[in-house]
Amino acid sequence: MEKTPGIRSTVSRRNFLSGTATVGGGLLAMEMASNPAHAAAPKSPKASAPLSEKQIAALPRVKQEMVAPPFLPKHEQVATGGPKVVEVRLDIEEKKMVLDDEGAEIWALTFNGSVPGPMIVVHQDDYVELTLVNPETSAMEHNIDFHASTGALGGGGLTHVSPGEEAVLRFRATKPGVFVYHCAPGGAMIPYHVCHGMNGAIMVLPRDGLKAADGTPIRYDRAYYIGEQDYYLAKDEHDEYIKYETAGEDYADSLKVMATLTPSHVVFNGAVGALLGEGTLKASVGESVLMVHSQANRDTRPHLIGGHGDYVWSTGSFTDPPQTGLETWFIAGGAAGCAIYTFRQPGIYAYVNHNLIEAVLKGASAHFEVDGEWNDDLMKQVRKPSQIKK
Ligand SMILES: [Cu+2]
Repeated sequence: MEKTPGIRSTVSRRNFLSGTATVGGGLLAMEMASNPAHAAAPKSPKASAPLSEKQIAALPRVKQEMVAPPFLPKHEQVATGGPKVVEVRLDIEEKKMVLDDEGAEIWALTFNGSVPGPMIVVHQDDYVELTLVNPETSAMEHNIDFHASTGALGGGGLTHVSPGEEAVLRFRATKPGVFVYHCAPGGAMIPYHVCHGMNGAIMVLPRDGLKAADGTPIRYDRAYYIGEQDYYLAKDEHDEYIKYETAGEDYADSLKVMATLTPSHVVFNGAVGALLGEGTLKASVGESVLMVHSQANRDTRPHLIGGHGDYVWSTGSFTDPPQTGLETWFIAGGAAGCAIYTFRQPGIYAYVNHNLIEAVLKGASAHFEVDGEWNDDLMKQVRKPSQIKK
């Protein structure tokens, strides 16, 4: 039996990621712009000024409807009106997930039942008001550290929730960019929870939208969130992955494998093949696609085979201008980054972590399926493979 997971082109494991993905409503973009509730919002104080509790209480409040990755919640690319309070709810779920065709299993620790957790999208100077819920059925205590936030432990010290508890954290999204969030309960539990799937990302857009270095506005037609996850599954004396009955039972075994720094799996969106087959990402020639990529624990290097990063925010900071025309971009462990590409040719594109061992042998591969007209000017098969001419 082959022990190493490979690329699967026909299977989908979306059901292992989230049973209730509201994917249809996930795509983009400008819907809220026409919402009269926003148009009628009172003129807000200057965006960057600190606000009193009374002023914050007077701000418009919006509830973000979370959607499972690879989709993003509905959002405006350019903000209407001043800062808002964006209400976000994350329900912790400890659940068994199957990771590959070999039947490797993990008791994943998740935000909202998916690995990665759902992407949050706000604008600079908005307030994120998070309700973190740990149901009574959980085995463990959890919390959340937002790299986008400012304050001790990214809110981690203020959000420890035992089973049966919930907490509410508010932070102001002062830095524009894409950022990781993750569970960080303390000590060895920090890598254990992060390497069991407990991480996600938030995008904080500039209020006036994304821009190139010369100030030209950059807009996208579609957006996808690719969350890369390294897992460290232990094997028994027969070289088989060990199966466990409950969440947390693998703690000691996991720590031993994590200490080797050698993941058993490196995957996109929770499992080998999650973004292949039925999970393939869709686009059309001429569309600009935003690809947000996070890795909460380990360095990675996304590459779109056959395409490029037209605009790349490798560090994730929208304060800095994007790099342009990249072949591969680096995303540091503990960070998110993003790229925009306008597809110019139809076909199947592989989107990989271009450590190709991790892509092909460990699982870090996705597919884009792009429809449209082929452009012979850009590429043409001049002669099919055939016998060498004498
Ligand atoms: Cu946790």
